Amino acid sequence: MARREAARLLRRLGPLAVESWTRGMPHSQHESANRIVNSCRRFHWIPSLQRPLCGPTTSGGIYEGQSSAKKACEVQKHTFGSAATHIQRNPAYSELNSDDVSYFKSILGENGVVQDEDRVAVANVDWMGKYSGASQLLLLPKNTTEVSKILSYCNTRRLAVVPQGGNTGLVGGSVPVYDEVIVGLSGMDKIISFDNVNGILTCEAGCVLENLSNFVENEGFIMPLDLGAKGSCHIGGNVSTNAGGLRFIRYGSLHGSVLGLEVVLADGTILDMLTTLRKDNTGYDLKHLFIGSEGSLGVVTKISVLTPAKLPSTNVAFLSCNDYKSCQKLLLAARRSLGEILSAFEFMDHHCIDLAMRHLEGVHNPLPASPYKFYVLIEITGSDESYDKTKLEAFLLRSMEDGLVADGVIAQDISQASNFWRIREGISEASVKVGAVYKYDLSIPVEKLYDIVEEMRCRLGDSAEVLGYGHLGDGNLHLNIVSSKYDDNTLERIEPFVYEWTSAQRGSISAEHGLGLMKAEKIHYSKSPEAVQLMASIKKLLDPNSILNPYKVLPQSVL
Ligand code: FAD
Ligand code: 2HG
Ligand code: ZN
Repeated sequence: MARREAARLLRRLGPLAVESWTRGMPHSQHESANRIVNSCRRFHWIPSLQRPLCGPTTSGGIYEGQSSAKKACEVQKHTFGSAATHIQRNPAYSELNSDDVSYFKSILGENGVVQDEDRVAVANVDWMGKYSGASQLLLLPKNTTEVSKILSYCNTRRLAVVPQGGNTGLVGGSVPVYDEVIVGLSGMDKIISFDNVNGILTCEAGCVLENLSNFVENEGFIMPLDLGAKGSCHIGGNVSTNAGGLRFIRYGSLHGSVLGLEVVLADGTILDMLTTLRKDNTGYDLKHLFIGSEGSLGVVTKISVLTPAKLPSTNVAFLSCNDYKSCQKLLLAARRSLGEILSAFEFMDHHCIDLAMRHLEGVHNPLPASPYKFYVLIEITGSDESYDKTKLEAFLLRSMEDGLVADGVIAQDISQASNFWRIREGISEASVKVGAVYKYDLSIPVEKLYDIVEEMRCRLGDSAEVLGYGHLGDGNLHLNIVSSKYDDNTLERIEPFVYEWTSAQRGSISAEHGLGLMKAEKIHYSKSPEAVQLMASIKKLLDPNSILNPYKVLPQSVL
């Protein structure tokens, strides 16, 4: 594309001053725009406490919260998160009795033992309204000693337990399957210390991610992870799922950022691994076992995490591409040209944008209505405002000239930047509003990543809408298939095909959300039998009575 044509395309975008794109914004204007963008926060609201949004009902085959453990035992689970999962309640677990409740009250006090039906009902259902259990008891410990006493007692009594953070998980891991006791970490939300020389935060597991972000930002640092659920999810939940999110491309996995953990094991043992050292090669690094173990090996109670310095300049661009190949080439070009300042590279197909426009209030497509097929959100964060912006503008202009980008806009103020991010972060919320969502979170080599979306569209025809989006920079596709209600025929056309296809690419069937209940029986698509056996041995060693988060993560057959 000729330079003049590229400049013309850019000029017709309202919010983008062509001067700022082609010649650089005048210094004062530049400064103020960047200041606005830097003070801009991503849209934080998620409807996590309004569950269930429009989840399925019993008539759709989902097992809804039961009034008693007995009733729960009689019902076989049928979840649409994966091929119909028929799990029997494990009879080795005891049923809760009044002595148990009295004991819990003696250690936690009345306020720490919740039996109120409405409150327990909320904790029994996941964010999507898709998975629900029949627990009668929610425990709210205030410190590690209380967690230890709860687990020690449950282990002796063979009471099954589900650890719960912000309950924003997307694989059914955070809610009971039957009558497991829910141990909620929301009462453990203290910041313990912040080392503002090294940027090391130590806090309790129940701290909400967004609160931590606000806290460290005031100190001149940022959290190494950010996700759409930040307003509700806990850092303990993030660690337990090894959440990826929107900053992964820049700051990597929590396996790198988490420096130390305190964990309570199933028998109540408190495992102190709460180091704040950057380097420590004394023996096996046990904390890694708990990062991503989804509450199946222990309850995370404290965390120390390395926080990167907050940089002064952030810019966000929202672009359209005509085809997937262009998105791929754009990613490679962004890595080469933007290198160290690239902080997000997210992609969405036009089905996602259409859905977001239909279901999210107050958002608008910053690009004119058009036949564009793909959209990319690029964020850069750096230390030199004018250098960074010039670099971004030059990169975008070149990408337009090379035909990789069809159209684009750079946020000039807080509301534009928020709007761009709101579109991307709001796709999950918009998809749940349709009714039924079959959710897949796949790691696939970038060249092949969109093929599964197209294949799925062919398989499903008009029966469901297929959305492809995700963290392209990390090779992570979110494949969401939405329709008005769940049904077995649709599910049979999706699974096991989606897992077989991913396995054939040597991809992962869980890039960042975990296995939970949804994919516990599917682990073999991504892990060898030997690896699964070793995981089962570790589980048996740490939790011999299997009280922690039963039916999740590992197949029943290996335990
Ligand atoms: P929960 O949902 O409560 O629990 C998740 C799992 O961790 C469960 O198995 C639970 O038993 C276990 N657990 C929780 N706390 C503890 C603890 N203290 N000790 C031991 N086990 C524990 N995920 C991503 O990876 N990237 C994203 O970009 C992303 N975006 C999201 C956007 C939206 C709108 C939503 C709703 C979800 C998103 N998620 C994302 C999924 C989810 O937010 C993450 O998995 C998050 O890390 C879960 O944290 P939580 O506190 O809500 O944990
Ligand atoms: C995201 O990246 C989350 O927005 C959620 O991981 C993805 O809802 C999903 O499928
Ligand atoms: Zn994601």
